[in-house]
Amino acid sequence: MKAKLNSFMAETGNGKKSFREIQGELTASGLRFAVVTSRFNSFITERLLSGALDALNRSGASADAVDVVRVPGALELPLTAQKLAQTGVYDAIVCLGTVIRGETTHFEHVCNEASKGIATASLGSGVPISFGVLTVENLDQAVDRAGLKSGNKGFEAATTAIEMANLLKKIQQLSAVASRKSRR
Ligand code: INI
Repeated sequence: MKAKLNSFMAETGNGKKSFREIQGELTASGLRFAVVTSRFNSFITERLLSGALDALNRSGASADAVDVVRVPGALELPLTAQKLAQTGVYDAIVCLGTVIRGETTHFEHVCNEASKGIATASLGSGVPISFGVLTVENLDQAVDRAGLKSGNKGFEAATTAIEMANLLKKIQQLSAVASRKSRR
């Protein structure tokens, strides 16, 4: 299938020109997702999960195309996401968790390891893995970001996963076209 690419006009030093634009759509139909959810601070994290499932559902993902995978805490997210990515089953993975500074003396450690590990798993596997982990000072901030004043970080992370899954499919199509051309 050929990548359908849009173009857009932008001002250059040399007048308006048309540029090719490559971005992922927000449609999830036909795509498979895993949502890795930690149990720690489950009061908050379950709200992130509801937000993520809402985003996937609204974007057209069918229930049987989404697997919810449970892990104990944020530190277990990277390895689990990496193993899931390596199965080749999923177009994108969403990681959800909640780390609250007040509750841990190793707050920085948990946050850093989770974020670094998830980025490494994504880069290593080539599968988009979005970071839906709240790293907050207190419970109020967590509640705000889990569906109250500041939206729902789980919804945002799922939306990012959908967009990135579609974007990477387009980039793969571009590289398939490029390698066909180079064989001619
Ligand atoms: N895990 C979290 O997801 N959030 C936290 O706030 C947290 N605190 O407070 O320590 C936390 N710790 C557990 C950690 O993620 C691991 O599950 C545990 O260390 C076992 O490996």
